[in-house]
Amino acid sequence: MTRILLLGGTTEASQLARALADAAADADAVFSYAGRTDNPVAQPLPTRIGGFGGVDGLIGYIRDQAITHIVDATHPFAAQMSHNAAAACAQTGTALIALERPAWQAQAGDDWTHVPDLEGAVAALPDDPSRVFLAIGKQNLAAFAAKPQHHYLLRLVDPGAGISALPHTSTVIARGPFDVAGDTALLRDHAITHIVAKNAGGTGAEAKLEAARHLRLPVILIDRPALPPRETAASVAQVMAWLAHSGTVSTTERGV
Ligand code: 3Y8
Ligand code: NAP
Repeated sequence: MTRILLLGGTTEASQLARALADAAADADAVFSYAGRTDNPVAQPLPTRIGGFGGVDGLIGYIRDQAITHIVDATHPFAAQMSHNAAAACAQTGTALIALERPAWQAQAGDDWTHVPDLEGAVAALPDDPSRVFLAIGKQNLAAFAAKPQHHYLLRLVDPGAGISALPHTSTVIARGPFDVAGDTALLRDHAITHIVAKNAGGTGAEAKLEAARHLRLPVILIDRPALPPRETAASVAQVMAWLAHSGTVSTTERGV
């Protein structure tokens, strides 16, 4: 019996979950969230929430649940999960594919500064007090306490997730995907002068980049962390074909 573990938490993971739920699958699949947010979007698959307990915990889960295939559809910055999945699959001989979205590429009119990591993003900010949209969630805000002179606009998924180490902040509670009109209004209403973002790729977070282009605002874009070597797919269809090829999922729609 084929059992698929879908490591989720992204727009593409939700799209794949829908495709798996709709396929005439002779395999079953379980969707996995880390438990980072209070009320994650419901999925059309049985869902587990929380860490596995490192590589050994994931190996235990693979064995206990007789997982035969893992699809890593986590976010490009969820590097630890991706490393753990690659290690656990290597040690257990479990099939693994990563659903990866391409990094964003600058277009005409973009004013982007690429930096290798969070510290690079802090260093790229000016010294003069500015108004900075930190569109990086809540887990990595502490690094910006090194430049307390700026007013920071934080966009968080859950309330109460900001940190006091940043003396001047405004907070917006919002769960993406976001749109250009909304992000343009946000940048205008808060008189933003700089944007800091992760090079997440995909469609759910790119609205702010288009808004920045319209408003001719500079963007400091953090490069993705290194990920382990693994087979990758660039689309849901490619993952479904990979699963069909391994005989786990027939790609005919249910009921046809
Ligand atoms: C818990 C599941 C779907 C998934 C939607 C995508 C799009 C909207 C845009 C901004 C950027 C940011 C952040 C963001 C986006 C999608 C996708 C994406 C960026 C949810 C979700 C979980 C998370 C975790 C959360 C992190 C945070 C990062 C906010 C659900 C909504 C900044 C990444 O408050 C926290 O603790 C937030 C933590 C990890 C980064 C960070 O370090 O703080 N995502 N985001 C997943 C889990 O528990 O396993 O709650 O429904 C999913 C989505 N967030 O199904 O449509 O696919 O990228 N998520 C970034 O890209 O920079 C917001 O504000 O412009
Ligand atoms: P991370 O740093 O790579 O992982 C840290 C630990 O969280 C992992 O070692 C694992 O714990 C647990 N974990 C991560 N993803 C998991 C999943 N899908 N299911 C079960 N456990 C998971 O991860 P992160 O950057 O905090 O991201 C957490 C979640 O948010 C992921 O689902 C990711 O797709 C989503 N997300 C992240 C970002 C981002 O910017 N990082 C953006 C959008 C969505 P154990 O070691 O205990 O197994």
